[in-house]
Amino acid sequence: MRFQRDQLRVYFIAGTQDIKKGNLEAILKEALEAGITMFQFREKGPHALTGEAKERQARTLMQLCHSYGVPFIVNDDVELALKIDADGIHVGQDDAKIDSFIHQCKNKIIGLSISNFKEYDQSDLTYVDYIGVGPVYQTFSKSDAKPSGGVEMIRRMRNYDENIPIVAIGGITEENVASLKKNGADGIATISSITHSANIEKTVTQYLQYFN
Ligand code: TZP
Ligand code: MG
Repeated sequence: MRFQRDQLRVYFIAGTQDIKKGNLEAILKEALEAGITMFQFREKGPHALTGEAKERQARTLMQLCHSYGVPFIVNDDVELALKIDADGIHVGQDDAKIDSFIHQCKNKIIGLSISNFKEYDQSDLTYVDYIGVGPVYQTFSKSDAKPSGGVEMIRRMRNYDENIPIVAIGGITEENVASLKKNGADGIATISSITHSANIEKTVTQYLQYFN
């Protein structure tokens, strides 16, 4: 699937470890139904699936995404992304270097996490389709999250690089999403505001409104 900037508008990220009630497949289906524009399978931490169970879960979720025409991105696990032919791969600063896998991923969407300007300066963005910038606000979904930079961080990153597609991430909710677009974000990425939502349709619809 070719990358288009507007796929970043409402980017849902989740793994089975993020689900407290119900199951990931059902929650993803609701989110897709409501109009999310991208999904990242981020299976991580002590309760995460591994091996064949992880692969089975990934295939199920990818098929679901594809039935809605939504790209399926794998976090970190390049081997899995290649094996199932995912639409893309998202890596962090401490993950595999893009250089080391790009020759096998020419047609895949490539995302990179960036928390601050030092990381931006140290990153080779040649093959990067978008950057995930954050945490914007305090997050409870990532144990090793860097300090949050607020909306100010998004604004400064946008001034620093006027062209790169930016998805804002970390602690984003319906209450604090409003100012992100005018400060330069192409969209928002969220875990808990969807996985914990009492009304996923309403949550996603609200986000979409801000990025239309
Ligand atoms: N990277 C920076 S913050 C974060 C990731 C994966 C977690 C975002 O989760 P939430 O629940 O939307 O704060
Ligand atoms: Mg990572």
